[in-house]
Amino acid sequence: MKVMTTRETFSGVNNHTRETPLKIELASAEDINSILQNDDVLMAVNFSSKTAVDRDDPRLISVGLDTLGNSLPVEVWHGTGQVTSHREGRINWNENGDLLFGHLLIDEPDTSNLDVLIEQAYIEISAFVNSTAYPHVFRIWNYIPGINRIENGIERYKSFCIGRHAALSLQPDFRLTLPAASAVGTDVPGILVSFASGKVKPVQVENTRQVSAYHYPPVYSPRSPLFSRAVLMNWNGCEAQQLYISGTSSIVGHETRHTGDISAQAEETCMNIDALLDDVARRNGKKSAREITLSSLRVYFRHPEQLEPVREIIGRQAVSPKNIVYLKADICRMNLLLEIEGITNLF
Ligand code: 3EB
Repeated sequence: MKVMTTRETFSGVNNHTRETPLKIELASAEDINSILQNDDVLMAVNFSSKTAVDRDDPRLISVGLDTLGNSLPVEVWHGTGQVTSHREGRINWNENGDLLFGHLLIDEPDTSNLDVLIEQAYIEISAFVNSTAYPHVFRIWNYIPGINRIENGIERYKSFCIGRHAALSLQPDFRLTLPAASAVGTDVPGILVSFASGKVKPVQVENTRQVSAYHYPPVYSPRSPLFSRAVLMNWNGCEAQQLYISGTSSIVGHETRHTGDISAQAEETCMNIDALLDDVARRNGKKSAREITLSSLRVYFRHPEQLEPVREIIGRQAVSPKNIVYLKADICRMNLLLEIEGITNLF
């Protein structure tokens, strides 16, 4: 007898498919209160002047990055069930029976080592998710004040990588379970690590044009950056798959390309994203990258005056302008001018 997969059970026998369990929209700041009235909201990210987790409603976080070009500043993540909020240790978390969104905010004391703070935070997050019904972290965002600053003789991004590596490498086969990630720099206090986890194992996707970050040579960091280029989510009972694309930059192989040239970096970054989409499409017998639309994008870049060339090049991607947020941020290598992350639904 042929054993049916979950997908066949739902789409074949029951002959119905549910919507993707996550949908992202952008909204204006005036709408925050009314948005949070919806009990399906798992996370609302308000790009503003501070980094914080809201005291009254831990579904709402502020991230201290300025939006540019009239981008709508609130990214709203809707799930499909009623959300409840909780706290455990330093982690504020929100769940809906399918998915969990958690936030760990670190107040950085003057005298501390970033690598130790990050190691402790990642150990706390790993232990926490393993104690829940949502053990599979598929997406993580790291917001780090002064990410390029040299401290104790080393760039803070490198210290961050050392701490993350120390925590995650405690797990056997840790390279096979890495989430999609972003690591960007803010100008305001507060390190925030936000993560999404669920019951479904993410499928790790690497980029054919890039060396996997976990195999970078040590020149970029004494301990390699631990993240996947993207993760493909095969949600139970849902025909559409979702691809969560990590922060992607103008890196080919492991080297930065086009130092000092924003347009060329933006184009190279788009080629990297297209390569990921092509590869996933081919592997899954789905549409080619040309036909795939990106459902949402965050575009982080260093210099606000470079908005126009960035917007011009990103505008050629198949994504509706109303689903793009442009953000002023530091990128984790000094010679990188921008980084793009996004989500795409594959039918
Ligand atoms: C890169 O490809 C660019 O250390 O978590 C992008 C996304 C980057 C995530 C991370 C770093 C990270 O290496 C930088």
